[in-house]
Amino acid sequence: MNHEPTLDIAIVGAGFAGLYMLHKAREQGLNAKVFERGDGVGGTWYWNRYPGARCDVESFYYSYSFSPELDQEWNWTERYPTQPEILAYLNHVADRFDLRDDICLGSEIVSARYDDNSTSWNLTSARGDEFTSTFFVMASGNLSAAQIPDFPGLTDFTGETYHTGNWPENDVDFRGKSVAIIGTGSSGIQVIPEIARQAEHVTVLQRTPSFSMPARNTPLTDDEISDVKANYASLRVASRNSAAGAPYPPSTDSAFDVSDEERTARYEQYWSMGGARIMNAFGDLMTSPKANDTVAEFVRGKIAESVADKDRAKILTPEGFALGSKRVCVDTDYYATFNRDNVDIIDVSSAPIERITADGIATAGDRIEVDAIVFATGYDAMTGALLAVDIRGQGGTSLRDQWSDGPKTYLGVAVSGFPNMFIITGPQSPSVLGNVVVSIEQHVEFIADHITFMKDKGYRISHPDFDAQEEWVRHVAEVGETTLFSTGSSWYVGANIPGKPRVFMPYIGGVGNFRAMCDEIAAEGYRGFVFS
Ligand code: N01
Repeated sequence: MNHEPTLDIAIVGAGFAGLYMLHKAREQGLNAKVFERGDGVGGTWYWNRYPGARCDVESFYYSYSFSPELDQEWNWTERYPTQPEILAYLNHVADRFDLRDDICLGSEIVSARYDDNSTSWNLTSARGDEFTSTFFVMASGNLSAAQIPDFPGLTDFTGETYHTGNWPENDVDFRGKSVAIIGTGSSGIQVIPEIARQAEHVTVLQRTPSFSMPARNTPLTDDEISDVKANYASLRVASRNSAAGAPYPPSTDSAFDVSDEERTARYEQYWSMGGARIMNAFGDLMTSPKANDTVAEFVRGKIAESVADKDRAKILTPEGFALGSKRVCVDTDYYATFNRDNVDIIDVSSAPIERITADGIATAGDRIEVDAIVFATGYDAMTGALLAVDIRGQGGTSLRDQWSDGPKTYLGVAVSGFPNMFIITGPQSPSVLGNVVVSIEQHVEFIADHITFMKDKGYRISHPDFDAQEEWVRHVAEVGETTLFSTGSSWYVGANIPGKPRVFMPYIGGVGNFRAMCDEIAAEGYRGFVFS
């Protein structure tokens, strides 16, 4: 058993959140260590190596803002960054800020227990190493607990299986193979066109069609790069104060303030910009079901134009839920892929997958034989990675038990009864509803300032007041109900995991508003926290 010296701060996860937390903690003079289950830094960008993996937030903004020097040094090459480029960026950050010495790779933390007597956290890794720390930070990500549904016969399959969120490091060769791909969310929509270009045959098994927008990815020109670099300071401020973490001007008018022709013209204009920007075309697209219908109908028309076969187009067309209530997807050639001869699609909503067999998949209506199955079946989002660790707070209270009806936090950053524990972009913070890097930086800075405040005041212990937490959870739910985001059967509400409580987990009040609230709370001596 390896007993490390006591730490000031133990951080779980070496993705965007953990790396910045480490850097910030060191700046505050804290003795910090990051524990990372992977064999490299990068978090989600370390694991998601599937062909076509790319972020759908633009490179210029899906990056740290804390270092103006880093902004000037680093050159993004494409409008939307590929997984290898983001991973290279995060490795550069680890080197540039000399972080590696305090990152323990291949170190999966499996339990974290608060000791009421010593008021410190005891962490244990999967291989039995133990660490003690005054503060404990979960930087484990919102979309990092990959999920393969519990299909009967899963282990009978004799071919290759992959999950997009746990892709092997070496290239997978699908040439000459018949491949089934289950899932048509953001990951499926990116991987399907790539595998279809390589494999002999692809069968897509779709339960719910997604609304997907063309990325219109392009290489960045030198002029674009120098223009953004010259204006980075103001673009970063605009992102921090925006609704969704990117410096795009919001529209405030209603979809019904304009004529039908003007509305369609505006949708065309946003469609041609690419990405999920179309959701900014009017201010009421996520609050008015009727306004939402107009944009959904526009996108349905685009799907009909893109897919030649009418039956396939029908299968691929989403109906019955608001556009955006399941996360909007961004693609390159997704719909056109279904015009290829080597691609089939099976609708498994009415005839579900019944079992995996030794040589393929049996649905209620079909039986297919394949060499490989790709699961693009998503994640136990937002709570999965947190609850994968056996976290025990005051009096041995288990976080899993405490959250059995759904997560409860104060500001998504701390939990009553779990002293000196922080979560970066936890449930009930804006997190996944926008550019998560901006929200990560905000939470990291909040935590670092909070610890400095405690030090200055001579406090040893902090956790949220129970009533303040209840009030915040109520506020998050109330605001959530004012929008269409909470109305879909999505991972936002835990609907993709059988048995998971249905709670709308992120805070939809806006990234900028949330920051202002947190700043105010901090200025009032961290209102809602109890110190001793
Ligand atoms: O996961 P998902 P994802 N039988 O949960 C289907 C981010 N991300 O990995 O919708 C059959 O969205 C499921 O069907 P249904 C982004 O935030 C970003 O694709 O539940 N099918 C769905 O089609 C994203 O939202 C980027 O009916 C089953 C799919 O599997 C989030 O990660 C790229 C099934 C899962 O879709 C998650 O995306 C990738 C079953 N039993 C990811 N169970 C970019 O930035 C599940 N499915 C571009």
